Amino acid sequence: MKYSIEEIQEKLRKKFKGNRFIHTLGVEYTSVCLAMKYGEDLEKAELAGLLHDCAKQLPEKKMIQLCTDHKEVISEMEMEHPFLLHGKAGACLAQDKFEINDEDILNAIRYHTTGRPAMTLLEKIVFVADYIEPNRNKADHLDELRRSAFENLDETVLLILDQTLDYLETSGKDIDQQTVITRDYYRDLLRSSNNE
Ligand code: DGI
Ligand code: FE
Ligand code: FE
Repeated sequence: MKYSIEEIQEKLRKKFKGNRFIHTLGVEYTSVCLAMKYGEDLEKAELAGLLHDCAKQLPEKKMIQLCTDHKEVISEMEMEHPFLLHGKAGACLAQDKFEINDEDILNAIRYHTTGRPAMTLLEKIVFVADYIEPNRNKADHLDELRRSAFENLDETVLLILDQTLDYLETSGKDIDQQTVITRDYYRDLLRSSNNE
């Protein structure tokens, strides 16, 4: 590995404004806790959590440029709302700047905002850790989500997606179909597993 965890932390600490670094550390250690619970590789979880928002501070143009250079597919919705690209741009930056080549880590970074159907354990860990890390305090039902994350990870993924879609609808924001596709996948998955 090109940089140690401490070196990456130091680089991100210098780059991030406001609460972003504190949130990043929160996602880092929450990902490690979930990895302990579910048997994921601890170092992979730590790196993915630490780097998940590494492109968040980039100008929108730069995010689009990075994704184009790396041949990441950019949807129309992402073109219109480039903040939705910070996961894909983060995966590009993790490769270029931090020399992370583990595809599972890169995917956990790439898909952390909308999720995607059939996420790997690592992808689900980062997706959930991003929402429940201790420095987040704005979302509803956080106590319940923090408990359920350590009881049923798939169900927690679904609860988070339902809550995110509710929030986007009530606040009149555009919805990325990818978020809906992910929610529908986890709703169907849990329905079929409950009927067994
Ligand atoms: O980067 P973070 O703030 O830590 O977290 P994130 O990458 O999950 O991004 C959260 C934001 O993304 C939150 O304000 C909701 C928004 N988001 C998630 N899905 C969609 C979305 N925004 C739009 N417009 N459409 C979506 O489908
Ligand atoms: Fe993010
Ligand atoms: Fe985040």
